[in-house]
Amino acid sequence: MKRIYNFWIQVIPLFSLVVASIHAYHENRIAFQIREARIAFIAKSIGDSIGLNYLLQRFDRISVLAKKLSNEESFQGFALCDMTSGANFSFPENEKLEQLCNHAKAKASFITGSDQRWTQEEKNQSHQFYTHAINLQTPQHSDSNLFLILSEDISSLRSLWIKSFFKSWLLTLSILCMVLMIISSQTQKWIKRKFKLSHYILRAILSGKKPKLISNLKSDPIAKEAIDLFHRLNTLAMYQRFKYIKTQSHSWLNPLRHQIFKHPLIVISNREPYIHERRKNTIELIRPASGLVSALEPALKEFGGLWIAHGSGSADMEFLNARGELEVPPAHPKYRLKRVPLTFEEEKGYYYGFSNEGLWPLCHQAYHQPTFRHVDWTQYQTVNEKFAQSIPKKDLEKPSLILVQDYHFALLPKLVREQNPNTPARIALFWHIPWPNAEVFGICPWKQNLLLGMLGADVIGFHTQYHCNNFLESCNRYLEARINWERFSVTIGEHETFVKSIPIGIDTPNITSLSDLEVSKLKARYQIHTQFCAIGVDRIDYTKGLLERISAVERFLEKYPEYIGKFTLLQIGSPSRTHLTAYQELCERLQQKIERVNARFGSFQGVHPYQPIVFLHQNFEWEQLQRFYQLGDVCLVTSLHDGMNLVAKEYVWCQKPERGSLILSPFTGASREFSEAMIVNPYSTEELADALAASLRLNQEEKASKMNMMRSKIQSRTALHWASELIESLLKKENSYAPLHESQGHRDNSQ
Ligand code: GDG
Repeated sequence: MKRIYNFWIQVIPLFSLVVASIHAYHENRIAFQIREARIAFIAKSIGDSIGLNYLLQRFDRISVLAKKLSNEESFQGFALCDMTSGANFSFPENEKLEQLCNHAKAKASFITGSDQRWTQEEKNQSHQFYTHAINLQTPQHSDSNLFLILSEDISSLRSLWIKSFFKSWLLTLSILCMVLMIISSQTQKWIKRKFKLSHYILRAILSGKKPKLISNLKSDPIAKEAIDLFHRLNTLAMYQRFKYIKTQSHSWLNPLRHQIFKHPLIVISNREPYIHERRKNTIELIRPASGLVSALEPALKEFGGLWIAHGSGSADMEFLNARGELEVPPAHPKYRLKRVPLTFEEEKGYYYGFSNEGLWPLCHQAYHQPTFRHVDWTQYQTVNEKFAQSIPKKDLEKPSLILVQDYHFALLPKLVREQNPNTPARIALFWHIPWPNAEVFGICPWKQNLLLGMLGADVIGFHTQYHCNNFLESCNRYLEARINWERFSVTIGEHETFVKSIPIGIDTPNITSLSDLEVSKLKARYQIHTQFCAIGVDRIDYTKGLLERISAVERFLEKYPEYIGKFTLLQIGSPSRTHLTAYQELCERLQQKIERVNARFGSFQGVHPYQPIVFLHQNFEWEQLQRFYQLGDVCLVTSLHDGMNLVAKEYVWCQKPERGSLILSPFTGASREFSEAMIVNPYSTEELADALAASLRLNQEEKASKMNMMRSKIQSRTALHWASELIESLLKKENSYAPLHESQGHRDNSQ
């Protein structure tokens, strides 16, 4: 650009000089021609009269005429040259004028005396004269050889030339400069526009979006090239992504796939992934609200296998094939589901009783006293036996990998070993809830039975190292066992069980982001018209800190009244263990508390009612939950104790980073991973209220950066990673099972 300017700065003055010279020359030429024509006209006008007066010797009249003409500044006068007599006259009398005759006589044309008109220029040092001579030949004096020579000073033409030259030079220069300025400003504008477009195109391409062909781009060849480039890059990127996914999955899944091929995969859990429930005239297929189910299914879909679970649906048994199994998922079967029916007493004692009134409160430090009934314990043993026997014998003859899930089946690993002493199968037990410290665990009347039952497994997994340590300490305290704190294993007799921390992840499907309009519509559907919305998604369980959450919202509105009418908590509460009194009471207390807060801060805002807490006490489809998560400017996870808490992960995954923020209890396994979340003690109402206010005031950049960091952690450790690690830990274990003897393992040092 600078070079172009320099070039024009040199060229323009030169060019304007040339133009000015040409223009001045022409102007001068025209002025000269005007003078020439004028003098010719004068000569012609006065010629006859002068000729006549000369013949009549009336020189006085000629003088008068000369005087009149000499009023014209440039007119010098004229001379009369009589070629015949040789007499010369000048008017006014002037030697210079007379000399014109001499000069004329020297010219051949004068001597011939022919009747002709011609012009002549004469120069002296400072002046320039124009001389015009005509032959005054008249009809009356056809033989006359009298010449009239008029002289005019044309020196002014020179200054006229200079003036005209400068005038035209300045004019040309300024016009050219102006033109240059206009052109350069237009060029700059054009370049800027071009750059703006290129910038727009480049940004679009770099951000992986196709540049829109806006109207001024349509005819632009660069834009067309850029879009072509975009398509090429896109194809390349897709290819790279494809290659990446391929190599990614190949790098860690393929070896596993090859190994699993030789090892049938069996999952055992209480909760089944699909429930067939009879409703009046129809049968409904239900996906249960369970973190465990969401975490396990990706592995089953990936590797195939058999999932054995309690057939809890009222129409479950109607959908089994000849082998007593069901191919699932029903739309695109990937694995088999075997439903184990339980009697009412079995379910009551094993599930509601021992599991959820005994072990659940025992393992969760939520200050809810566990209840241990002998009858429940009996049912627990019976059901564990039932499940142990439900494993197909042919699978136990193979080196199957049996993944036992959760506290419902603490006895199952040992039972499988005892019933199938020579099985080459390997067993893992994953404990999805926390493991308490040894003192707390010590209150369980059947603690040794539980520990020994669990130690029938080859690998026992927990979400956190802390829970692993608690488990090892419990074994150390209550069993005759060798604890290896370096290998993190417990050996009884010849059987070694490895204890491993394997934090669970979530499935990471692509989430369809809601537009702002869709968010507003969804909010409006649930009578939410406020600017800010917090979201809570939980099973209704006393470990989830729901009452504490409501107290915090109440305190928040009390302490920050500017949010009254601007803030809503949308609480999804899926019914859970509804047969248990503790859960029924919790539900009642929760509803009462919510009503109280709503009565205190609720109002009518124009046509819309305002309720600070919208409580949806029902189970939703996962697709709907994804949408709810996107309503939350902040997600509240206030568990009093939680193995991991998948809601925290699901929220981060589903919500747009710039909109989201997570308040997370330090008593969750998730808090070990998400240091970016606002880690707040749910027992402190004040802190929780302040955190809520702070989260709503976080700026977008801060939110996005924290959410993105959490997102990348989620992506690097999905449900599939978790399941694969559990499976791999089983495959890696070298020494196989050596049966435990009844006498082995007991140590009664309970305090
Ligand atoms: C145990 C441990 C550990 C909730 N409402 C609905 C629904 N949910 C789903 C959520 C989430 C799951 O339930 C809850 O998972 P959490 O991890 O929060 O809690 P628990 O159920 O207690 O799970 C826990 C987990 O096992 C896994 O190891 O993290 O610590 O206690 O996935 O989305 N799902 C559907 N409708 C609902 O209304 N479909």
